[in-house]
Amino acid sequence: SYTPTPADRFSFGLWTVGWQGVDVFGPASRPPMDPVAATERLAELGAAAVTFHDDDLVPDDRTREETLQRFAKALADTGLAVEMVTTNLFGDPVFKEGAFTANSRAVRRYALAKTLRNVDLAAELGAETFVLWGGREGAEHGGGKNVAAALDRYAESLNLLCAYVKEQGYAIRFALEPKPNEPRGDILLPTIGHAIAFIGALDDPSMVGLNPEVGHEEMAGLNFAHGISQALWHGKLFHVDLNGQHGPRFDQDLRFGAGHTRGAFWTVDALEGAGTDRRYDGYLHFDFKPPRAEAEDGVWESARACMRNYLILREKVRAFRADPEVAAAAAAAAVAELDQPTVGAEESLADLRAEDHDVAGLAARSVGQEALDQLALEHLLGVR
Ligand code: GLT
Ligand code: MN
Ligand code: MN
Ligand code: MN
Repeated sequence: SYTPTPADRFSFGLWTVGWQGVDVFGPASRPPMDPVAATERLAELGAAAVTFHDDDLVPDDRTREETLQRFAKALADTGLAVEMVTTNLFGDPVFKEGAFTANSRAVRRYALAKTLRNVDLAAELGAETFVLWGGREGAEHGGGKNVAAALDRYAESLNLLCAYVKEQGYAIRFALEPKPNEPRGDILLPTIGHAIAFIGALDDPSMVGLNPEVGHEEMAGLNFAHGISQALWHGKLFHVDLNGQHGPRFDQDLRFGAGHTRGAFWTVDALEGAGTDRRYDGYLHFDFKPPRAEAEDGVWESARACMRNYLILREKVRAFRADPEVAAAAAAAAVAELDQPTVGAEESLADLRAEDHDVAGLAARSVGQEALDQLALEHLLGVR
């Protein structure tokens, strides 16, 4: 059965099921959802954890304490964890020209103060990952943003946040979430690759990793499974935002499995280790938007479907990896030969240069990739 349990470690942002359907062409199509009610319903559906922005849970200082108490009770009653927390540095018009990288120093100081306050709350609730999605860090124009200075200020904020977390002794790591565009015309740190390179320039790179989102990489035409595989290779896949997207267009935030379903198959395979023991061991976090056309029944159907589709794809991926015909096709495609070093310990570059390379024979060889991929597709299509 494809019914999730907390052992599957599924997690949801409160802003996902709580999205009221506001878009650029129209106002809310659904009423506000109480975050405590959302937490309880997600637990009933089999989730293990929830995540939130400060403004999703505690938008108002007057009701903050009361809401936190109700929320703590819901967590205790349901057994749900808060595994990740993030700060809304994009909604309030104060961030219209950026947050950590706004030209305005006053805005940057407010953004940092707002984040620090929420880092304290994250630690209090036991979250171990703190996501930073810089949706407003970017530009629509050319000359108005000095990109190098913006990266200096971005790094400065990250360095200050990491130093603060260490000083407080919090068990928190930061995860940057790349996105190429939307809401800004061009966002800084637009892809997994840009963000990994940036992390290498920070004071303590070990404290900062990534929260890649399926749709964000696919908006840029990139292969998400390859992206997270590289993040894993760098030890940087701290968290993940699973959802669906139909190629390069506006950010769709479809339920996981919808959109590019074949990409979702390879995404699950990559998260499950792609047949190796180099697998992702964090929470499987969904960041989707139940379509604006749906009423509340559709909201819960899409949340349920995110988890169900992950479990279906996981079963298909496992069947693919366990299929003897797949093993034979992988052997024919020399998949495991790539594990061998190109120049062995006992070999030298001189040996390699002196070798008689059979260029014509190698050029004409069979590579067996179509046969292997067809087997994967048949597993996905349900005929194997
Ligand atoms: C916002 C964004 C997401 C980010 C969230 C974290 S907020 O909904 O579109 O991709 O993950 O800030
Ligand atoms: Mn998205
Ligand atoms: Mn998004
Ligand atoms: Mn996201």
